[in-house]
Amino acid sequence: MNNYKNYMDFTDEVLEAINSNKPIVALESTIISHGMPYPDNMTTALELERIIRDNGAVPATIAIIHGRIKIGITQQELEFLAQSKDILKVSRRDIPSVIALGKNGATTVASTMIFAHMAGIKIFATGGIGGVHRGAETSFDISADLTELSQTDVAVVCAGVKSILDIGKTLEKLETLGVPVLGHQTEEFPSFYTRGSGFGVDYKFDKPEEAAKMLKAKWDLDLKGGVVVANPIPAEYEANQEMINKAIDSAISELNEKSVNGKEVTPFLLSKVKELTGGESLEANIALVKNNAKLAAQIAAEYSRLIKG
Ligand code: PSU
Ligand code: MN
Repeated sequence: MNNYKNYMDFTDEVLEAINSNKPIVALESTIISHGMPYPDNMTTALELERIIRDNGAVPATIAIIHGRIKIGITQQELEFLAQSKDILKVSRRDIPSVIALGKNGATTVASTMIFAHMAGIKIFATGGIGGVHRGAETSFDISADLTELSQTDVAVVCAGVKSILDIGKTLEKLETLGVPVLGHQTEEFPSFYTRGSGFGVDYKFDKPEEAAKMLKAKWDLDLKGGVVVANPIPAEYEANQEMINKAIDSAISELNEKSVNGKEVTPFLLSKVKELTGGESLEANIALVKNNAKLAAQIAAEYSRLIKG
């Protein structure tokens, strides 16, 4: 792990899993600090860890606390991430400053992938990834998550992308970057709150083992980069599409009236949508992340079996 470990702290559970080649699933902390209200963020984070253990893997929630990269967090650190208002959003470019200044950071998809990779973790579960924003042809707003997916060897299990983004452009960009987009038991790329989007995935897979084989082939061949594993929200938890679309449209018009830019755009849109859709979107969000944690653990377990075999 080179010099990385000078910057990193592992929980005993994660360290033991790394040393004995057990399957591990990384989890991001943005979802805790910026994605959900307290105490739902706390109970959900604990539930995710439990689901991962129940499905044969070890959870490793990733964050930066007082300038230290945490691979796996304690209950006390989770409380802190869930309640403190002093947690920065950390993507690739923010890492050096947050570490050097000893600050606290919630990791995005991009930075969680980076730290997972440094720790030797191959599979990561989250809710939704960043992508190409609507109007990107003038704003140039494209998430660093996509660049990270093009270069860092970690599979991201997600429920697709929210339609705060331009889903078609996001998929085009992933194609350009050479990032496979796999659909779990679906031909259609999901749009977070709902199972469909009108856009297709590259390849459908039915069983975790099939996804694990695709990952192994990709990395055995040294085809650098990540994979998007798109897992639709369970049908019984889908949110009302009309309500979601209305909220997103109104969030985007408010964004266009204000001078919000850079890293604030996504949090602004997400919090407006949250505000306008309330409990229903939160319930859907919790259900889909749990569903992703389960699939990620199953893929991690199969992947470990394949590389040991
Ligand atoms: N999209 C969501 N929920 C999220 C995010 C995106 O539906 O929580 C968060 C993730 O941490 C993601 C980040 O990596 O926002 C992307 O931010 P940006 O668009 O600024 O790259
Ligand atoms: Mn952006």
